Amino acid sequence: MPTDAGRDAAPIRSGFVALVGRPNAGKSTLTNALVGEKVAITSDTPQTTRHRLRAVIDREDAQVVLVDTPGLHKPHDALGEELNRSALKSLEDVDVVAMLVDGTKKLGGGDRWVAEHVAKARGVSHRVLVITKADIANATQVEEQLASAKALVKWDDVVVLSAVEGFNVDGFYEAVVRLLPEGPRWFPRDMPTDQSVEVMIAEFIREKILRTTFDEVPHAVGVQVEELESVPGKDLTRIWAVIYVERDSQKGIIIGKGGASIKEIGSQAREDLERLLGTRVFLELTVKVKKDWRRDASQIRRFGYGEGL
Ligand SMILES: Nc1nc2c(ncn2[C@@H]2O[C@H](COP(=O)(O)OP(=O)(O)O)[C@@H](O)[C@H]2O)c(=O)[nH]1
Ligand SMILES: [Mg+2]
Repeated sequence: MPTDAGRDAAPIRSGFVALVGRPNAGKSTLTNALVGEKVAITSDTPQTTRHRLRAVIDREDAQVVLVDTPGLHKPHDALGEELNRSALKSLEDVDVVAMLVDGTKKLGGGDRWVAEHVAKARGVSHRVLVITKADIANATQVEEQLASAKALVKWDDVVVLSAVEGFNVDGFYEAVVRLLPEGPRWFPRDMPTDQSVEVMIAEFIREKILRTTFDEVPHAVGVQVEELESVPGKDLTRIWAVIYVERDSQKGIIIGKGGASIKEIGSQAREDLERLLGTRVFLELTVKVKKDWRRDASQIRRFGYGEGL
């Protein structure tokens, strides 16, 4: 529903912009760069993003609602299928689809598959090609990438950027705004994301696990916030969260020798959470085994992965 925020003001441009692309293309990093604060978690691990989250860039002349999606990839389990379904669904009913292509990796079958979906998505008015990671891609790589990707879809605009260095992030924003219709502010002006605070907390914790552990562990992890309590008059939030894994061995890895690993995860997460909540944070993490939860659609939904509903 449109809010009252824009009433009586000069007309603005507004609309929904889906970011799609293979895992690791840089969708969530670009989302954070555009919003100007951390709303999406990022890591080198494919399938980092499990929620289709909306992030709002609110400026005087426009309001752009970004839909950051899980990467499109060949699914290996029910979780992968759910994430693909969710990403494909985000192609419906948006004003602009931006397809992100990693500037450092040769265009492959995966990119072509995504491009096919972008080309045939119904209800989409405009398509923008984004070559990412311009800071680490060399000029030849970028040129080759542009040439191959331009041939795949009829693009309305093409942007080369680096979300990490901030290079041409504004160029992307401006390109998108030019393609949007006049419209209302869809979200309140001070709401950078539609994720609940519990989901953001769980995701921030999961990000630290992705960055601390390797191999099969990251994919097997699901995090749930059990309790969240702000202590009155004390500038303190208490958070109890459970980290679910699929096997005892994974539990051992997360906990680490003498609890070293979980302690590190907790202290890294606390830093982010204190920034997010604006209070000191007491964080208690427990690790539990939930066998093969990734194969079980109802468990996946219980975590809120996929649709994020
Ligand atoms: N050097 C560089 N790295 C980037 C850039 N954008 C993303 N990355 C890195 O690429 C990895 C995947 O990024 P992420 O945003 O999680 O990709 P997603 O799966 O498409 O959401 C992370 O390690 C990011 O730090 C960029 O512009 N430059
Ligand atoms: Mg992501």
